Amino acid sequence: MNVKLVSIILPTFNEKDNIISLIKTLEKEVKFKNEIIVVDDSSPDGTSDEVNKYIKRNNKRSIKVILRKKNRGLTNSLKDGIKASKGDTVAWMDADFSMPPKILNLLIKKTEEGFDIAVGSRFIKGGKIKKAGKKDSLAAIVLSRLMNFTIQFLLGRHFRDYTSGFVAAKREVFNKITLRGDYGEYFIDFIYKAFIFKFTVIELPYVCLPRRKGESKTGSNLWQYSKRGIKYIFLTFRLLYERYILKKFP
Ligand SMILES: Nc1nc2c(ncn2[C@@H]2O[C@H](COP(=O)(O)OP(=O)(O)OP(=O)(O)O)[C@@H](O)[C@H]2O)c(=O)[nH]1
Ligand SMILES: [Mg+2]
Repeated sequence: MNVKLVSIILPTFNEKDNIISLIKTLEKEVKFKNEIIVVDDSSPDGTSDEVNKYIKRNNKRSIKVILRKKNRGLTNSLKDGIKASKGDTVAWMDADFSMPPKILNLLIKKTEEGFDIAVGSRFIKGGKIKKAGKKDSLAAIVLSRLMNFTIQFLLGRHFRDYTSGFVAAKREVFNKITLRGDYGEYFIDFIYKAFIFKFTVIELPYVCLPRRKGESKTGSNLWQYSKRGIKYIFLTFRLLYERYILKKFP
């Protein structure tokens, strides 16, 4: 089935220096009719003002801004984006150029070919995380790999990038699955449920680049990364508990 409209959701917090060039790149690269939805958590750097100026100056009807004022957070922002979206395929990615817009095209194409969900993956052949030199902590990359390996071990190795956050999915998926979580752990929940509900899922490799400008929201030191990591592992055990002890899923 042809994709008639794809909704591209861009969650932002302090992405002023990336967002307009990312939107321009998406406008150039994405070969499908699209709407872009920027979901901004009232970034102090004025990210949403930048986007609104761009929309006004260029009379862009295909770009929307959702300016959030309460219940901050990545997962809540994505949920609002999905709610506001109109596409038959819904996609999202980070707004810092770590996820190549060219790959987004391939993900959308996979939904057109019939897959329910297509995920950009750093942990299958052809994918990797590219370091950014000194500033980027090697420990953070090792930790991310280690965590993914633990999650794979607990939830199944048929899927690799449980913390991807780079995805295109058919709208029907969201009739069954509501995102749950606070930060990046929502993706573990999303993918695990996708398999339970028997949606077809494919991973495509991509090289995750260092963010182009601005600062990381995940953390800047090992302690901050570890704190996030604990939440991810906790959610993994919660899913297993809900499935096998509470028998919550079909
Ligand atoms: N709306 C919203 N977006 C957020 C929030 N936290 C992070 N983001 C966005 O979510 C995406 C991922 O955040 P990043 O800071 O890139 O996290 P990361 O990829 O682990 O860190 P980097 O190594 O810097 O790339 C980016 O587009 C952020 O702007 C939030 O609380 N609300
Ligand atoms: Mg990032």
